[in-house]
Amino acid sequence: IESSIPQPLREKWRKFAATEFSTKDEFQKEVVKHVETTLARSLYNCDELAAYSGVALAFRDRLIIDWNKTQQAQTFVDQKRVYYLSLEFLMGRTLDNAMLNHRMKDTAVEGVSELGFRMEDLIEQEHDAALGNGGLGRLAACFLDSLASLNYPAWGYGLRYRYGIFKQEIIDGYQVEVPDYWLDFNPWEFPRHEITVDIMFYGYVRKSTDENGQTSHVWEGGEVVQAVAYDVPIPGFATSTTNNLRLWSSKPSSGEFDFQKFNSGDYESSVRDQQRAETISAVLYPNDNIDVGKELRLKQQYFWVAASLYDIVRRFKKSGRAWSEFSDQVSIQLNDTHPTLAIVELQRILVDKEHLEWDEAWNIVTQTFGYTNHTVLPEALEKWSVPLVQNLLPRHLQIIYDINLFFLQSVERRFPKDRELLSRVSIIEESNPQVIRMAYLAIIGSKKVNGVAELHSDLIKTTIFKDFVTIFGPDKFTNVTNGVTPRRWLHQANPELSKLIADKLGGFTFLKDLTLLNGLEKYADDKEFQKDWMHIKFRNKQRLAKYIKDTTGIVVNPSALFDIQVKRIHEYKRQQMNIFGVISRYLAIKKMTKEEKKKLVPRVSIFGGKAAPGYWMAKTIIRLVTAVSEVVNNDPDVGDLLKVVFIEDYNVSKAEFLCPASDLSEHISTAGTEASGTSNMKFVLNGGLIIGTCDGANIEITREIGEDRIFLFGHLAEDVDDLRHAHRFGKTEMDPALRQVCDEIEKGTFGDPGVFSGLIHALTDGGDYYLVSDDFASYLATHKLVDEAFKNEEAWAHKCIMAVSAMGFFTSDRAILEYAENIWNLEPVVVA
Ligand code: CGF
Ligand code: PLP
Repeated sequence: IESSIPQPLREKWRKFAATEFSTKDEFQKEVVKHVETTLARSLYNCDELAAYSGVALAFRDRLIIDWNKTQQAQTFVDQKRVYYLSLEFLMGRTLDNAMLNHRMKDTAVEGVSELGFRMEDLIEQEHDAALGNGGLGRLAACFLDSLASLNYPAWGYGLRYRYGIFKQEIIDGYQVEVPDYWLDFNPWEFPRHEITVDIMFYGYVRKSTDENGQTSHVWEGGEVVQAVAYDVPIPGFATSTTNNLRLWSSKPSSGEFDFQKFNSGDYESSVRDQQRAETISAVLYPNDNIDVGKELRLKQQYFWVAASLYDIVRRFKKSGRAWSEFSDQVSIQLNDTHPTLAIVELQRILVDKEHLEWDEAWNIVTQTFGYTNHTVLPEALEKWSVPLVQNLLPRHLQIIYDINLFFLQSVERRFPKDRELLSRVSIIEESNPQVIRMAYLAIIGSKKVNGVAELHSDLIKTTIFKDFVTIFGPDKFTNVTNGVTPRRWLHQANPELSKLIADKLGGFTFLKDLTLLNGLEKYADDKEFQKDWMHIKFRNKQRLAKYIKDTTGIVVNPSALFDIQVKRIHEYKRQQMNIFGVISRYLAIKKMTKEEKKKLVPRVSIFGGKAAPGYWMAKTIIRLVTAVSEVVNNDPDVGDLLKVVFIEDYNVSKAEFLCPASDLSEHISTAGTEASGTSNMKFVLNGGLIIGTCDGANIEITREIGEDRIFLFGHLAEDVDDLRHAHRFGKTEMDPALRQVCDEIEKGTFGDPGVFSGLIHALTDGGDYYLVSDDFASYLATHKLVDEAFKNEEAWAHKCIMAVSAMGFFTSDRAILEYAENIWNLEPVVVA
């Protein structure tokens, strides 16, 4: 390509090539230039938002210069790329991360201060990019950071929702959802109006025969919507590699209907069509771990998958390679089953458009995809109704039927006469209406299937996907334990701790090789180090205490034990057990003598998290937390001994200051239900201990940090079936402490008991599906152990330091290296 451009032209372009600022002066010049020209403001009317924008634009320029270099380098080397397809990317804010990843934060802080602003205030101006619900979306964001930091050629593909996850307000103790319009000013995206793809829906399929007598399927008619690309640069840490996250936005297909209707005066209908098209990418479905099955969601999925595949195939075709090389050049990772239609779409492109034979195409498809499963919860496994798919994507349904037919034929050949097996593994479930089991389609169409923590990966092999292990053999199924990026979740969120660690380890290299944290082990007994460590924790708690006072008016003592449970509200995560435990503590305090009270460790119980808008039980749990906080926080018998706080609108930015401020965090799901959890990793990495069940990644955290440094309790996953069975047959008595709690709620201590009857009912006639009663005694007993342990500050500090020193395994870099080596076969590309 280089040599095709005349030398003088190249020289001219090189001479004026954009350069990155590298000194404070250059940085300030960029900021002032952007404020004065891009934003049309001046010294006299530059408020914090304008100053933030100026700084963001200065950094955006740096990112873009690196982004250009990266894309060129990756194109020239012509190696395999990985494409990470995720309906959710819970990115949070970008500026702080960009400054740190470019190692320019100190310069920028000083520069901004000389321009009359405080960097903390400017960072606060940025809106969270909240295009996700929780763990799954945040995992995708951590993976993007690691992919870039490790120099892997990788693109993310997602949807550019106009509204991200709703903002949560607590009004009169109840959750109220408010739309999150985050795009009013977003300097981090680049609209690519030239990159558009027409996406078709509905219509019909007809067979056509060409002059050679070859028949093919043609999908015609229906609605056409245009996908427009918006690119978001993703900078790696301490590297020039800046990868691309491409988000698709929907709009009416150009000229098709609007002009005609407009011309004929049918304005209203023309506007309606426009709105209909724009609706596709308008809003993120606010459900975590629940399948809702709405047509618009299916439209979102196909729209995003079809646009992404068009883009990927177009890029591949430019290389001029043969189709047989496709899977050497392209790996596509499916983040959950949401993008499973990509399997069908690629088969359709290869067979219908590129006219490959079915088997040749299917061979390419099954070498290209990998599927990550994130849950075994039955209510979360996606199933699409056949009539819905038939109507929206008629050709895709035919292809799904064919995939199923060939698959079942192969199963039949290997397991003749096993009718039961055939019906169990069929992609089509014979319900009324019939439904498509997306996870089965994802397994059949992928090369590898992985779970996200060891226990979870074992569980999928022995329960929901057992038959597929028999059919495909165990090697198709693997585990990649989740991880978190230490750049955002330690260095950015907890700068003081990061610096303290760097001082001991001789610099910040541990941020790229987190196993180096084990160098802290030798300081775990060092009294000075312990003191510094606990001081940092204390300051982080003070900061949180101030936030709590400012936002809720509740005054909490930063010396108390801060016990935090923040995550989506879900019965399986058992926030109800936590609040029942708090009530039990409250009742105990009410009965204590003065002497007993003196011995008690003061506690602040902090909750946060969103409930899906239609998830009534989760909303009731929030209401119980707020009701308990109203009573407990105002009870003079209790004073500082117990405070209960609900933090409104939990999101990534809030997680960034909550994780560093916990002494204890709660990861207490019913064993076998939390696939992995990632906030457990973040809390431990920030020097807090955890109370948890033997579930998800808690098990591996225990293995790494040692049993003495985690407070485990409760039944094991293998007990769950028997316990549930016993409940169903009324063979269990409610735990007596829990009975007391329920009685207190029913007495009206926390307001109208009718409001909470659903929660109580779930424990009694509802069969206690989440086994709160079974685990309650050991939960309370373990909290007592926590109290005792917390009294000895040195021993506590020792535990925390030892735990952090053993957290190296949980970097998302390790997870990405495993994906790259075991699933994608991907090599890094170093950008000069
Ligand atoms: O994915 C989750 C989370 N709720 O988003 N799943 N889904 N679907 C799991 O429940 C978590 O356990 C897991 O950590 C996360 C990322 O894999
Ligand atoms: N929501 C947000 C905003 C997060 O930052 C995280 C992880 O840090 C999660 C949800 C996932 O939390 P958990 O693993 O506890 O479900």
